[in-house]
Amino acid sequence: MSTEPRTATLSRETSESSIRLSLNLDGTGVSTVDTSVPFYNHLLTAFAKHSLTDLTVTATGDTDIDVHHTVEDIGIVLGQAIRQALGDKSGISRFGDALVPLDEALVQAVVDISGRPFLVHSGEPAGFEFHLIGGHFTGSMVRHVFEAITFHAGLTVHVTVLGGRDPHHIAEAEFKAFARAFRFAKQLDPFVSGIPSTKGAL
Ligand SMILES: [Mn+2]
Repeated sequence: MSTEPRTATLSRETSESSIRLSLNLDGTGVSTVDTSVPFYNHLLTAFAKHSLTDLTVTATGDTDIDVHHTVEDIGIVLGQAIRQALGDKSGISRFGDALVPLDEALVQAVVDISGRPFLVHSGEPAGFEFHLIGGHFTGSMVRHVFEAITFHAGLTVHVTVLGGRDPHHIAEAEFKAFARAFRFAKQLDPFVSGIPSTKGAL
Protein backbone atom coordinates (compact mmCIF):
# COMPACT_ATOMS: atom_id res chain seq x y z
CA MET A 1 0.00 0.00 0.00
CA SER A 2 1.22 3.45 -0.89
CA THR A 3 2.60 5.49 1.97
CA GLU A 4 3.14 8.63 -0.10
CA PRO A 5 0.95 11.54 1.04
CA ARG A 6 -1.93 11.83 -1.40
CA THR A 7 -1.87 15.61 -1.72
CA ALA A 8 -1.58 18.16 -4.52
CA THR A 9 -1.28 21.92 -4.81
CA LEU A 10 -1.86 23.57 -8.17
CA SER A 11 -2.14 27.09 -9.55
CA ARG A 12 -3.64 28.13 -12.86
CA GLU A 13 -3.58 31.63 -14.31
CA THR A 14 -5.30 32.68 -17.52
CA SER A 15 -6.81 35.90 -18.81
CA GLU A 16 -10.18 34.61 -17.56
CA SER A 17 -9.43 33.23 -14.10
CA SER A 18 -6.81 32.89 -11.37
CA ILE A 19 -6.98 29.73 -9.27
CA ARG A 20 -5.06 28.23 -6.39
CA LEU A 21 -6.20 24.85 -5.12
CA SER A 22 -4.80 22.29 -2.71
CA LEU A 23 -6.25 19.03 -1.53
CA ASN A 24 -5.54 16.00 0.62
CA LEU A 25 -7.35 12.83 -0.40
CA ASP A 26 -6.81 11.33 3.05
CA GLY A 27 -8.36 14.19 4.95
CA THR A 28 -11.48 14.58 7.06
CA GLY A 29 -13.47 16.89 4.80
CA VAL A 30 -12.20 20.20 6.13
CA SER A 31 -12.42 22.97 3.54
CA THR A 32 -11.86 26.64 2.88
CA VAL A 33 -13.53 27.50 -0.40
CA ASP A 34 -13.59 31.02 -1.82
CA THR A 35 -14.34 30.84 -5.53
CA SER A 36 -16.12 34.23 -5.74
CA VAL A 37 -19.21 32.23 -6.86
CA PRO A 38 -21.36 31.70 -3.75
CA PHE A 39 -23.40 28.67 -4.84
CA TYR A 40 -20.24 26.98 -6.16
CA ASN A 41 -18.63 27.50 -2.75
CA HIS A 42 -21.60 25.60 -1.34
CA LEU A 43 -21.20 22.73 -3.83
CA LEU A 44 -17.43 22.38 -3.38
CA THR A 45 -17.75 22.54 0.40
CA ALA A 46 -20.26 19.67 0.16
CA PHE A 47 -17.86 17.76 -2.12
CA ALA A 48 -15.03 18.11 0.41
CA LYS A 49 -17.19 17.17 3.39
CA HIS A 50 -18.77 14.09 1.84
CA SER A 51 -15.67 12.78 0.07
CA LEU A 52 -13.46 13.26 3.17
CA THR A 53 -11.12 15.37 1.05
CA ASP A 54 -9.46 18.38 2.68
CA LEU A 55 -9.81 21.18 0.14
CA THR A 56 -8.62 24.77 -0.12
CA VAL A 57 -9.69 26.84 -3.12
CA THR A 58 -9.03 30.52 -3.75
CA ALA A 59 -10.16 31.87 -7.10
CA THR A 60 -11.07 35.04 -8.89
CA GLY A 61 -12.18 35.52 -12.46
CA ASP A 62 -14.25 37.41 -14.98
CA THR A 63 -17.49 36.70 -13.16
CA ASP A 64 -18.69 40.14 -14.23
CA ILE A 65 -19.13 38.52 -17.66
CA ASP A 66 -20.48 35.20 -16.40
CA VAL A 67 -19.46 32.67 -13.75
CA HIS A 68 -18.83 30.11 -16.51
CA HIS A 69 -15.06 30.55 -16.96
CA THR A 70 -14.25 30.57 -13.25
CA VAL A 71 -16.51 27.62 -12.47
CA GLU A 72 -15.21 25.49 -15.34
CA ASP A 73 -11.56 26.36 -14.71
CA ILE A 74 -11.83 25.34 -11.05
CA GLY A 75 -13.30 22.03 -12.23
CA ILE A 76 -10.27 21.57 -14.49
CA VAL A 77 -7.82 22.29 -11.67
CA LEU A 78 -9.72 20.09 -9.22
CA GLY A 79 -9.55 17.23 -11.73
CA GLN A 80 -5.82 17.78 -12.30
CA ALA A 81 -5.18 17.87 -8.56
CA ILE A 82 -7.14 14.65 -8.00
CA ARG A 83 -5.15 12.92 -10.72
CA GLN A 84 -1.85 14.10 -9.28
CA ALA A 85 -2.75 13.21 -5.69
CA LEU A 86 -3.91 9.71 -6.65
CA GLY A 87 -0.38 8.91 -7.80
CA ASP A 88 -0.02 5.40 -9.21
CA LYS A 89 -3.35 4.37 -7.57
CA SER A 90 -1.86 1.39 -5.76
CA GLY A 91 -3.95 0.06 -2.89
CA ILE A 92 -7.16 1.91 -3.73
CA SER A 93 -10.66 0.44 -3.78
CA ARG A 94 -11.04 1.88 -7.31
CA PHE A 95 -14.85 1.61 -7.48
CA GLY A 96 -17.40 3.54 -5.44
CA ASP A 97 -21.10 4.17 -5.61
CA ALA A 98 -23.68 6.16 -3.70
CA LEU A 99 -27.37 6.92 -3.63
CA VAL A 100 -28.01 10.28 -1.98
CA PRO A 101 -31.29 12.10 -1.30
CA LEU A 102 -31.86 15.73 -0.50
CA ASP A 103 -35.51 15.97 0.44
CA GLU A 104 -37.38 15.23 -2.81
CA ALA A 105 -34.20 14.94 -4.91
CA LEU A 106 -32.47 11.58 -5.33
CA VAL A 107 -29.18 11.04 -7.16
CA GLN A 108 -27.10 7.95 -7.89
CA ALA A 109 -23.38 8.27 -8.63
CA VAL A 110 -20.83 5.63 -9.58
CA VAL A 111 -17.09 6.31 -9.83
CA ASP A 112 -14.37 4.13 -11.34
CA ILE A 113 -10.84 5.50 -10.96
CA SER A 114 -10.08 3.97 -14.33
CA GLY A 115 -7.60 6.37 -15.92
CA ARG A 116 -10.11 6.63 -18.79
CA PRO A 117 -12.20 9.81 -18.78
CA PHE A 118 -15.87 9.07 -19.37
CA LEU A 119 -18.98 10.84 -18.07
CA VAL A 120 -22.52 9.53 -18.36
CA HIS A 121 -24.90 12.13 -16.94
CA SER A 122 -28.68 12.01 -17.17
CA GLY A 123 -31.97 12.70 -15.48
CA GLU A 124 -31.99 16.42 -14.72
CA PRO A 125 -35.55 17.70 -15.27
CA ALA A 126 -36.37 19.73 -18.38
CA GLY A 127 -35.25 23.34 -17.99
CA PHE A 128 -32.76 22.61 -15.20
CA GLU A 129 -29.89 23.75 -17.41
CA PHE A 130 -31.42 27.22 -17.79
CA HIS A 131 -32.17 27.87 -14.13
CA LEU A 132 -30.04 30.44 -12.28
CA ILE A 133 -29.49 28.88 -8.86
CA GLY A 134 -28.94 31.60 -6.28
CA GLY A 135 -29.43 34.07 -9.13
CA HIS A 136 -25.96 33.43 -10.58
CA PHE A 137 -25.14 29.73 -11.03
CA THR A 138 -26.53 28.29 -14.26
CA GLY A 139 -27.88 24.74 -13.92
CA SER A 140 -25.97 23.73 -17.06
CA MET A 141 -22.72 24.20 -15.14
CA VAL A 142 -23.35 21.14 -12.97
CA ARG A 143 -22.75 18.79 -15.89
CA HIS A 144 -19.96 21.02 -17.19
CA VAL A 145 -18.07 20.76 -13.88
CA PHE A 146 -18.46 16.98 -13.86
CA GLU A 147 -17.09 16.95 -17.43
CA ALA A 148 -14.07 18.99 -16.34
CA ILE A 149 -13.34 16.89 -13.24
CA THR A 150 -13.88 13.57 -15.01
CA PHE A 151 -11.72 14.47 -17.99
CA HIS A 152 -8.82 15.92 -16.04
CA ALA A 153 -8.82 13.37 -13.21
CA GLY A 154 -9.17 10.39 -15.54
CA LEU A 155 -12.32 9.03 -13.94
CA THR A 156 -15.28 7.10 -15.28
CA VAL A 157 -18.32 8.74 -13.67
CA HIS A 158 -22.02 7.96 -13.97
CA VAL A 159 -24.40 10.47 -12.39
CA THR A 160 -28.10 9.74 -12.66
CA VAL A 161 -30.73 12.09 -11.26
CA LEU A 162 -33.55 9.75 -10.25
CA GLY A 163 -35.89 12.46 -8.93
CA GLY A 164 -36.14 16.05 -7.82
CA ARG A 165 -37.90 19.33 -8.38
CA ASP A 166 -35.94 22.08 -6.67
CA PRO A 167 -32.80 23.05 -8.67
CA HIS A 168 -30.78 23.77 -5.51
CA HIS A 169 -31.67 20.35 -4.08
CA ILE A 170 -30.87 18.58 -7.35
CA ALA A 171 -27.48 20.26 -7.85
CA GLU A 172 -26.46 19.70 -4.24
CA ALA A 173 -27.55 16.07 -4.25
CA GLU A 174 -25.54 15.53 -7.46
CA PHE A 175 -22.38 16.84 -5.81
CA LYS A 176 -22.99 14.90 -2.60
CA ALA A 177 -23.59 11.66 -4.50
CA PHE A 178 -20.46 12.17 -6.60
CA ALA A 179 -18.48 13.01 -3.46
CA ARG A 180 -19.61 9.94 -1.59
CA ALA A 181 -18.98 7.62 -4.53
CA PHE A 182 -15.52 9.16 -4.94
CA ARG A 183 -14.85 8.74 -1.23
CA PHE A 184 -15.24 4.97 -1.49
CA ALA A 185 -13.37 4.72 -4.81
CA LYS A 186 -10.28 6.59 -3.59
CA GLN A 187 -10.08 5.00 -0.17
CA LEU A 188 -7.16 2.72 0.54
CA ASP A 189 -8.31 -0.89 0.88
CA PRO A 190 -6.13 -3.08 3.14
CA PHE A 191 -7.08 -6.14 1.06
CA VAL A 192 -5.78 -4.58 -2.17
CA SER A 193 -2.10 -5.00 -2.91
CA GLY A 194 -0.66 -3.04 -5.81
CA ILE A 195 -2.70 -1.47 -8.57
CA PRO A 196 -6.27 -2.89 -8.78
CA SER A 197 -6.27 -3.68 -12.50
CA THR A 198 -5.62 -6.91 -14.36
CA LYS A 199 -3.49 -4.94 -16.79
CA GLY A 200 -1.32 -3.57 -13.99
CA ALA A 201 -1.96 0.14 -14.60
CA LEU A 202 -4.77 2.65 -14.17
MN1 LIG B 1 -17.15 25.87 -21.04
